[in-house]
Amino acid sequence: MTVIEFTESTRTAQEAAARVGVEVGQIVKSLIFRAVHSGRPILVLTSGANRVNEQRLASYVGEPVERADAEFVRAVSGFAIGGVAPLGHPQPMETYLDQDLLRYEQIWAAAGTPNAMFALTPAQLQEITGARVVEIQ
Ligand code: 5CA
Repeated sequence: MTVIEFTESTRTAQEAAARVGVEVGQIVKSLIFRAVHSGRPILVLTSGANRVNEQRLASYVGEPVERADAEFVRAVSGFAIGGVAPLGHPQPMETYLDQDLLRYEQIWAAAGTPNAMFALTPAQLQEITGARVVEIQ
């Protein structure tokens, strides 16, 4: 897999889609949530076109979830918001993959900085992360 570094920002899914020249739905957002009772991190890999339904996510996790703050994101992923990659974290996280990403042949994810991206297939992303494929919206 090849990492492409852009001169302009790929901090948001919209910017990433514009830089790469694909639909926003093909951009993988690597979002970190925190399970409220246990405090454990949850990684959600969602299509750039979708919003995470937190109630639905909570039903998979088995407890309420909340969006992680920037400090928590960095602590558990090693990356700053805007560049969180779906892999390469200090510890593996419980991971959910948006089923809507499976409709694309190729998808693009952040490569650890707010201006670097790499392409892969949804099957590769699922295999690398061990994610459970779910409805996320
Ligand atoms: N590089 C792009 C495309 S892969 C990227 O990382 N997109 S992202 O969607 O995965 O990361 C940006 C997301 O971080 C935003 O959608 C937003 O939900 C979240 N975010 C931005 N600011 C904050 C913040 N202060 N606290 C928690 N989450 C934030």
